[in-house]
Amino acid sequence: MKLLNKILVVLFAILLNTNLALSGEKWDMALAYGAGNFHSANATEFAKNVSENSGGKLTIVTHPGGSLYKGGEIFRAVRTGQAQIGERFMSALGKEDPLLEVDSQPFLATSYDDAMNLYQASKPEIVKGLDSKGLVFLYAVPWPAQGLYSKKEINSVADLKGLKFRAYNSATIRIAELTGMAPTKIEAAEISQAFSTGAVESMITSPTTGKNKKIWENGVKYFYDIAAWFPKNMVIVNKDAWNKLDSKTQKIVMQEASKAEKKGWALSKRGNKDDKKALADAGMKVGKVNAELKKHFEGVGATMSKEWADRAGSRGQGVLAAYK
Ligand code: PCA
Repeated sequence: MKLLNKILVVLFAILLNTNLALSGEKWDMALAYGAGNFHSANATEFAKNVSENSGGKLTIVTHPGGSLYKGGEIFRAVRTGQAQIGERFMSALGKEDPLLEVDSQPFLATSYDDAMNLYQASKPEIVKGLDSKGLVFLYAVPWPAQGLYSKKEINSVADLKGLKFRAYNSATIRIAELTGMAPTKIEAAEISQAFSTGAVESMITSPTTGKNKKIWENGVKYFYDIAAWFPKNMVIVNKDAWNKLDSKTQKIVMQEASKAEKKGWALSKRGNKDDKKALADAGMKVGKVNAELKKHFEGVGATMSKEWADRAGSRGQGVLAAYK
């Protein structure tokens, strides 16, 4: 009897699954960061809510940790419809649209409130740009404030000269160039390996990424809280996939996206405190850069702002005017 029951349960589950697959759309959601990362956890909750609330019309299956597509591949995968939905670090896409890197310009927005204002000021143009590439924008969530990690103590600009530096976008490459560091672009998935092999010895990223990578295990002892920008991840959908949904389901997706965005910003704020503490608890020295270094980075930021404004042209001017 027990066995019969089990068989019935399995049969029923198979039937239900087939039914779901036949009656509704299924989207694969490509996520670059590990399942434990707050962006991935938030996206997973979003996917679950959409799947539950759409009454079988849309099922979203998440693939964290780059298991479907790696970070560097996700934008193109979604654009070409290989994945229907995905999350990508916006400021790595400056070649697609310079407006996508506005959130990585040093010292333009140095608090969550400013980051939100900059987001609102830039969102309309960014959404338009993505739309022209066949993409629907759903939501964006910032990483905690970016800080400087180093294997050795940094007390002056001279200490930074020649340091092998892990960069994650054009902006961090430019910071390295203007500082005299030697940059290599490396996706988050390869950070631990890059530090442990000695390929790099410094980077600028969030306390969250350092904590998730247990970066102290790779000889990184110092974290300097520069808090110069809050770069965001965005979630985008392929427009053909989007157009296959009825308007009621589209509305559900947008509602859940807006909820995920709010939740994501709250999780980020919490991580901005908790994860710095986690670095200190793991024995790292967590502090601020001194006045000389701060001045140096501010100068770098001013140069980069000018360069960005040139690249972004009149659309960029519009965003800056709306922000100020
Ligand atoms: N972590 C990601 C992007 C920004 C961040 O805080 C990374 O280091 O690649």
